[in-house]
Amino acid sequence: MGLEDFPRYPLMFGPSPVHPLPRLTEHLGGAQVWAKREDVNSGLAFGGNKTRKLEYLVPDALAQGADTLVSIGGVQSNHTRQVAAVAAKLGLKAVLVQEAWVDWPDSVNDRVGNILLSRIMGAEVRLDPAGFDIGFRDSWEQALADVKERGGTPYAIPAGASDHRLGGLGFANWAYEVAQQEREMGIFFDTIVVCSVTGSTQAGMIAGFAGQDRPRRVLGIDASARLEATTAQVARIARNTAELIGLGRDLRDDEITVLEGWAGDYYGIPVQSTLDAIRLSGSLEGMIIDPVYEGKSMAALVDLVASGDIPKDSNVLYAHLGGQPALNAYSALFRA
Ligand code: 1AC
Repeated sequence: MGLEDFPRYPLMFGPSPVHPLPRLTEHLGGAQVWAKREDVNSGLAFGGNKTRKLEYLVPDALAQGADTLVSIGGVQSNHTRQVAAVAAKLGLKAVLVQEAWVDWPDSVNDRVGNILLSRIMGAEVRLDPAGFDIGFRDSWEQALADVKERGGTPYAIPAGASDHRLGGLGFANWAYEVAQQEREMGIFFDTIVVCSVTGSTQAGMIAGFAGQDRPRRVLGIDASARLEATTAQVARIARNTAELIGLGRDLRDDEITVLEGWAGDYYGIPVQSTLDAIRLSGSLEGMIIDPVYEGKSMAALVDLVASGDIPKDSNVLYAHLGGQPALNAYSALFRA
C-alpha cells in the first residue's frame, strides 16, 4: 500500500508555490533560502497547512456519511478556520471548540482573525476556557455527542488534524511534491525548516522524505514550549504514517529532529526574536508571517544559518504554513 492508494479530495489550487527569498538570503550572507507557501495553497479562507491534511480526511468523512465536521483548537486556531472553510465548501456543518490556549490580553482576540473568519463561514463556535493542550479533550467529546444528540453524523478531527490515522498523509504528499518541484527546477533542498506544535506537518514530511533516495534534514522548530510532548507526538505520527504509506522500514531516531529555543516560555506568546523575524521577513521579502508559528520557525532559521548549523552552501526550504490571520489579534505589538 502506498500514498497513492489513499483517496484524496482536491482542495488546493495544485502544488503550493516554491520560490527563492533572495533578499533574505543576501541578508543572512549564506545559505540559499527558499519558501514553499502553504499560505497561498488554496482559495479556501486563506489556505494553510491544514487544508492539505484535510484533503485526506475528507474522503473518509464523506464515506462515513458525516454531515458535521467537529474540531478543536485555540481561539486563534488556523486549523479550525480551515475546517470551517472545508465544511462550507462541501456543504457540511462545522462545530469548533475554541479553547483559551493563549493567555493573550488583546481585547479583540476572540473577535478578529481566524475566529472571525470561522464565524463568517457559518461554523458553530464554542468558546471554552481550557488552556493549551494538544491532546483529546472532554469539550470536544461533548461537541461530538451534541451533534449526535441532535440527529447529526459528526466526523471527529483532532487539534491540527494531527492525532488522526490519516493526519500525516497530507505532508507525506508534500514531500513527494517537493521532489517533483526539485526535478522541475533543478535544485535539491538539503534542509527543510518547519514549525511543529501538534506534529503531523513535520511527521508527514519525515515519512514522505524517508522513502526518497537522497537524505536531507527536516528540522522541526518547537513552538509549543513543550519539547518532549511535541517530539513524542511527531515521532509517533511519523512512524504511523511511514507504516501507512508502506515505507517498508522503521524510521530511525535520527530522522526525527525537533529543536527548542525559539518558542519562548509559552505557546502563542511571541518573544523578541519572533517579532524580529516577522519584521525581517516582511521588510525584506514582503512575506507575512505570524507570531505563533512562522515567526518562531523563521527566527530559528535565521539563528541556525548565523551559527553555521545550517551551512552556507545549503539550499534551505522554509515551510510557510499559513498562520497570518492571527496577526489581527497581535496589533498592539506593531504600532510603530
Ligand atoms: C495548532 C494546530 C494548530 C492550529 O492552528 O490550531 N496549528
